[in-house]
Amino acid sequence: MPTNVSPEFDKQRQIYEDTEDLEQRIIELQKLLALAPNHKGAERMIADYRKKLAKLKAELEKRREQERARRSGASDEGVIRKEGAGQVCLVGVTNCGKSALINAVTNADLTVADYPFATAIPTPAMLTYEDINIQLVELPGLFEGSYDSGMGRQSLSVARNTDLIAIVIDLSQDIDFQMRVILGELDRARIRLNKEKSAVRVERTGMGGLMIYGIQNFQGTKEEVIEFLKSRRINNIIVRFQKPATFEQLMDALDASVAYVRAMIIATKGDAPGSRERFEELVQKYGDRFDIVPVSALRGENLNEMKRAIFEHLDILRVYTRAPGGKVADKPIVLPEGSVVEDAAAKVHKELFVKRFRAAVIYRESDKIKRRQVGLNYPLRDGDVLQLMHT
Ligand SMILES: Nc1nc2c(ncn2[C@@H]2O[C@H](COP(=O)(O)OP(=O)(O)O)[C@@H](O)[C@H]2O)c(=O)[nH]1
Ligand SMILES: [Mg+2]
Repeated sequence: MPTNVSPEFDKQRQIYEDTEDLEQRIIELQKLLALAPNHKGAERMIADYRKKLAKLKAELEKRREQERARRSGASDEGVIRKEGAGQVCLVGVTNCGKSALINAVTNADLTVADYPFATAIPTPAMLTYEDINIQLVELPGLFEGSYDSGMGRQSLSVARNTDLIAIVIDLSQDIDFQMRVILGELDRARIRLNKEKSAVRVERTGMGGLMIYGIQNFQGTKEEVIEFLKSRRINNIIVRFQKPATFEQLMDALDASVAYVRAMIIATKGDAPGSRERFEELVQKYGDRFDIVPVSALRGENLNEMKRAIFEHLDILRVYTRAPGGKVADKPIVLPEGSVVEDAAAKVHKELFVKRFRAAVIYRESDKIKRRQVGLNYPLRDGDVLQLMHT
């Protein structure tokens, strides 16, 4: 040790070197620097410690950044990572039959139990519908005051960001009680069902960047929308212009703390005594607000109709690309309803098929005109076969 240092400095150096915790290490190093000798011979050593301090601080900042990203990712996305062509949350009171229903239509093997709250956390399963997958998520049973519990709040945040809420009603039990609890808790979570009046629908996502659909309905350009979102520091979002929309409507849609979610009712245990009367009561009271599908998981009744209804309520369309040789893709591109050729082209290859777009041909078996040449603004329909050509 060429440098003359005080015993305090030596002692502090020992403490600093023995400290492992990053934050504490920074503190100890700062103390050490404060005790450093003030002569020419120590300059080199001090400079080295300063460098070390800067490095530790950068490390700490990076770690905090990662934690922040993780936390905000979780709150944006809820706890379930979205997969498939759409996500459906099944909500209902405990024991209403959600797990049994999911087991009946997927490969999942969820616990079906006659004791309450067998499903304690949001649980995903994959439903295959024709040629696409739809993610079903069972949320833990709702009860009066769910929203005040941490777990309830977490599962309601999944429901906020989902594509469709399927309210599961147990036809062997009182209907008014179930509907009151479910609608009450969703309302307290500021989730509005089937009330989406806005021409602009936004969905905040944890990743995926900026996705903008139906831009032809917007008064401005896509670039203006992107610029605006960036100015608000929004990096991950889906914006859908479903009807002609102004700039103000876009701002409203972004500012609203209220979530507008599509919803339907699945009325289950249709095999139980009294279920017919309760179903009629349900239709009479709620049929104008929700489409209602009756099923029995136990007997496997009406499950195909339920799948179809779920698909239809997701408001998505499937487009199949066709290669120049005529080969049609097995798996569709899935887009929100209201999408146009440009939206599909952007998903296939933006550089080639949007920027260097030459022509598109749509094949529609169900249509009078089976083959038509169209432009980028042409609206797509479920089942379209699309051939894209670039320059
Ligand atoms: N009769 C009848 N009972 C059912 C049906 N579906 C579920 N159950 C029963 O209802 C209870 C709760 O079912 P479960 O799926 O665990 O409800 P969850 O809490 O909503 O997930 C169990 O005892 C099931 O056997 C059905 O379609 N008909
Ligand atoms: Mg369950």
